[in-house]
Amino acid sequence: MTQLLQAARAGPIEFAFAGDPLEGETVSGDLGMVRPAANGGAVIGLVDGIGHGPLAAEAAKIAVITLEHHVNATIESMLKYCHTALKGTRGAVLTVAAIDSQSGTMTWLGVGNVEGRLLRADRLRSSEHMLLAAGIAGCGLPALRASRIPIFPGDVVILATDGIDRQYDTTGCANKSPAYIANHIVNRYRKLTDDALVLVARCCGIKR
Ligand SMILES: [Mn+2]
Repeated sequence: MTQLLQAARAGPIEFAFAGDPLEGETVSGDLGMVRPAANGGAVIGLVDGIGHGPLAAEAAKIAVITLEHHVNATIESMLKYCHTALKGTRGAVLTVAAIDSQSGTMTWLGVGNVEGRLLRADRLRSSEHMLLAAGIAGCGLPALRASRIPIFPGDVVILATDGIDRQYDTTGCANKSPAYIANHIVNRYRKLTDDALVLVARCCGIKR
């Protein structure tokens, strides 16, 4: 059964997590983090430890703790710190996004296949998908270059592990709560072959 794991506010964003472990596992290898940043913005991250079960969960936990320790670093640095911290573990794929409410921009980058999407609150602006670099933190890290895009009040960032069908449809979701959107995606698009986790963050406090 799908669980809404958390819904809260951090800095300029409202967010929610939903998901659950693969059936038969007591822990999920998918973990996420949200932290306010020193510049008044926020950092969000979603991690999928390779495989599933306790060893995947252990790798994911190390990545999350590392991200939380380095929220004020650049995205590229955060991913490099994770790569170093994950050596000797199974490794993990992860995606990180930093929302800067002062400049009205978001910087994001993923290593591996944790998908990132931006749903625009204003339908005249099209949704965007994040570029993902192939690799596994802890095993092999590619050259890293985060992309920076403008964000507007009400825009919604969605991060989803590969336990969610990539074709997930968010029609009608742009103005719903993060908790609603996260539940919608997990309930309809969860695969039964892996852990699944979705993080939805709405950019509320963006200066424009
Ligand atoms: Mn997975």
